[in-house]
Parts: sequence; C-alpha cells; structure tokens
Amino acid sequence: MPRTIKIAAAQMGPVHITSPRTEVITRMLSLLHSASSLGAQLVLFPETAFTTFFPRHLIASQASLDSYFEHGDNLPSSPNTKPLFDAAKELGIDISVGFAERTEEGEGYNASVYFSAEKGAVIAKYRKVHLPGSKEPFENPDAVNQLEKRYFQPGNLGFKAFRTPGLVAGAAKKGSEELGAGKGDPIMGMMICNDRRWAEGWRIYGMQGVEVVLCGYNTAGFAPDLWGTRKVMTPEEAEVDAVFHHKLVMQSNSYMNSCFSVSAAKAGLEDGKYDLIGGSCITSPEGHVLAEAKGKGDEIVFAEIDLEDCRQGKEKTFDFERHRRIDQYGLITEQTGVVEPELLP
Ligand code: CDT
Repeated sequence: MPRTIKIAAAQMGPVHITSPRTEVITRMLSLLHSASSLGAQLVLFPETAFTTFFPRHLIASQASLDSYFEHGDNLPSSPNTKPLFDAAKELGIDISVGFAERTEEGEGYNASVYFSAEKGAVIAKYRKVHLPGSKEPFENPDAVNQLEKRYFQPGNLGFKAFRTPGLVAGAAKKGSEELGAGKGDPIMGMMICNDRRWAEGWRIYGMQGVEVVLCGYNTAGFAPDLWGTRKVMTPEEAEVDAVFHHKLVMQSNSYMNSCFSVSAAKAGLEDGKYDLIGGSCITSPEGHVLAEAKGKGDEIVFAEIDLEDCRQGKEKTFDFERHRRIDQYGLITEQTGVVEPELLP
C-alpha cells in the first residue's frame, strides 16, 4: 500500500545581520503558505533560519552573541519564533527548523526541532554533531570564518530517529508489529549542514530504518581558507564544486541508506558579502534528485514521495541484517583520526 507524503524544502535567500527578526519571520510565513497551497504536509527550513549565519563573525559582546540564540524548549512560545509555529499548527503542516539554542546552563548548540501539527508540539530535537571550522578566526582578514567551534558545543543527543504522526493515512500503530517493517508512521531523522558530509550519522539513522532525512544548511560558495587551496578556483568554479559536493552527499547517502532526503539552504549573498550556495533538493532512495531549487532566493522545493520506495533498498541491496559485517568495522568506533599503514622498507 502506498505511504505517500507531500514534502517541501523552504529555501531561504540571505538573512542579513541587519535584517529585523520580524521581516525574517514574515518571509518564513510566506514560504509556509506557499508550501501549504501546494498541499505540503511537512516543510523543512534551513540551519539557523531565523538569523544571519552569525558564526562567520567574531562577536565580542555577549549580549550581541546572545541575540542570535533561543531557548530550545521555548521555541513555539518565544515572541521571535512563535508566529511560525502558530501558523504551522493552524495550517496543519509539520515543520522542522534550525536555530541557535542556548540551554538553561548557558551552553550553546546548533540545533533543529521537529514540530508536529497533529500534536501541536515539538516532538524531536537534534543538536549538530559535526561542527566545522575553528575556535579562532583565520589570520587572513579576507577569509570567511566558520567559528562554530567557538559558539557551539558538539551535539550530545546522538542521531535519534523518530516517528511522525498524522502524515500517512492508515499507518500501523503499536500492537500491529506482525505487519512487518515499513508500515507505521514515517521514520525521520534530522542532521544539520556539515553532518551531511559524514557517513556515520547517515548509517546510524539507516540502522533505525530511517525513511526521510531532513538537513538544513548554510554552505559558503567560496571559502578557500576553509575548503583548502590545493586547486585554485574562481569563486564561480568553487560554487559549482560546492553545489556538486552537496548533492553528491545527499544523493549517495540517501541511496546507501535507502531513504529520501530533504535539504534546505540559506542561500545568496548574506550580509552583502558572504556567498552561500543554493541547491536545496529532495532525493530518492535510489539516489535521484526528485526536485531542486532553481535559484538562490526564497523558494519552495516540493515533491510527493512514497515511502514504500524505501523498501526495495532496505530489503535487497542494503538489507543490513543480512549483509552488514560488524566484526570487520571496529575501527569506526575505536579510532577518530587516520593512522596510516607503516612505511615500506
Ligand atoms: N554550516 C556548515 O556546517 N557549513 C559547512 C562548511 C564547511 S567548512 C569546511 C558545510 O559543511 O557546508
């Protein structure tokens, strides 16, 4: 039986350091309404969607830094963010959105939440595990910094898949396990930007039977100090490469874990100077791009997907139970960095 969902990525154009929060929320509401007019049941917004991607800036004042953060559990009630959650509930659309989270203890995380319209509540939270960049800014004054290690702690909630109620009619519920896998409410997982480049998170989701991975991002189009300068590229060539790598990891990891993925960019020239790639897309369990953004502004990327399409990969090529060989994978969790084989005599 088909298990279809109408799903959307809400790509956002630039959010400047000077953009008033009310203006950003108005844009997000407009995207949500556009997605609603297409019949979307779930809309994904980007990483740190409500503000500029502030980790590119060295921010000295604590008050100024704090202005970019929200208290995670207050998101649906905070004046800065409430209108989005109210509208999602009213329209009956689930949303997932990225934000900078400040905890009661004062820790910072690069986080995202999943809000269920049926439950009228946040039902899952994720904290970004792979924080790119550095604690200190580059010496090169023209470099694009990525100070996530300065402002955030590495995520500590793991890669925990969750079920999303109310999206698929006739979903099997607890007690009907005899029906077998792939019959219940959709299984989803969240990751944030740089996480998508790491196979480990995808596999952990794959091992929980994930059917849709949601990933918001802010990816610089031209950042040689971050990416490396082995091959000198023009900004235009670098951006083409960055979009290629983005799609490469979304497509290949979707394929290797037999799941759909939805990715939503914050794109365009942020703060008038820093270029972010577009390329928001929806990919299939066979690794194909089903829908993608045309430009680098506010735009809805939409697809109707059938979760049944995950079954072929999960039951054949990537039937983990039959084919994985964990006795051979020890290094993955025993070792962090690279240890090369000894030099030859
Ligand atoms: N936001 C974020 O995680 N951006 C990173 C930049 C990588 S820098 C080496 C990304 O992976 O797109």
